[in-house]
Amino acid sequence: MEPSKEYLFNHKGFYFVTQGATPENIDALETFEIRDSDIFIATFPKSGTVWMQNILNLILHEGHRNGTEDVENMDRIPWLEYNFRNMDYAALPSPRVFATHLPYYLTPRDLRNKRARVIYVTRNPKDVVVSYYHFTKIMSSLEEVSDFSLFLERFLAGKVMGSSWMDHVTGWYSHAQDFNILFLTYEEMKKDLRSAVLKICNFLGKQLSEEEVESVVRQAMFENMRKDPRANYEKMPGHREEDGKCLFLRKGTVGDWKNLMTVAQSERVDEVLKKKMESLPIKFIWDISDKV
Ligand code: PPS
Repeated sequence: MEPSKEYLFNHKGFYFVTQGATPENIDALETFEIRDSDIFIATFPKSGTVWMQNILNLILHEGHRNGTEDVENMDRIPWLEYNFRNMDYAALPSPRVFATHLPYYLTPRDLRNKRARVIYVTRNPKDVVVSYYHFTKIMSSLEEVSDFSLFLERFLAGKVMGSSWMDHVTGWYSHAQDFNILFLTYEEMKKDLRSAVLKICNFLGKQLSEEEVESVVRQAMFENMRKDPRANYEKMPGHREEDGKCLFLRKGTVGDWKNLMTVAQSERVDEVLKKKMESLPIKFIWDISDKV
């Protein structure tokens, strides 16, 4: 079943959400002016993007860390290809941070010339598809597919925003040499957030004191971030439910797929993805008790 044109459009082999992106804007990104100090968070959807947004905001902005600044993450770290707030990206102060779901080949040319920094976060695809399925229920910009089996087939066929999970991840990993890039997994962040924060600080050349690192880790933990209106996306435009509940930060766990997928569905994912995944230099964590 093809995705509805009302919600998605395909441009250069990649599916975008109709609300917020146009082919012209995407083409213009090719020559988007990059600063050496820029940082890009790149992900396939539902892999930990807003988590990384919050971590970077906490690392880079003392006022965000100590609570004296009340700036929402989505205002400080906008989406590159979806300029929801009509911001003038050229006018943003350095270091600018952008989030993107773009595949490696549609990113600005100078980013592919190793300018600026990229942090790419991956998550195991079973948790990604389950998180994604729930997300379609709360976002008016996404088509709700109430039958999970159907959604799973769309995901496996790459007929969702972000296209094929496998192509996205393989593309970024196999072109790593073109970028100044740090790879992290959602699961390693979940298992040892402090180490992940230190890795990020090291990559950014940012030195924080022990207390500051502790503060970043504490505020980036799921339960704390969920309560933080600057970080929990409760004011995100396009929420289907408007009862003020934070639905974006849903469960934040590893292995939630086991609560939704049948054995047959899990085997179907294995059948389509497992072999190809062996070529990736990542050890996937499917359950929180797995060793990193
Ligand atoms: S999006 O829409 O593509 O930007 O979504 P994305 O931010 O990439 O992924 C959303 C999932 O990340 C979870 N999340 C977290 N997990 C653990 N700790 C923290 N702090 C955290 N913040 C966000 C969020 O809950 C979504 O996963 P699920 O499994 O649906 O809970």
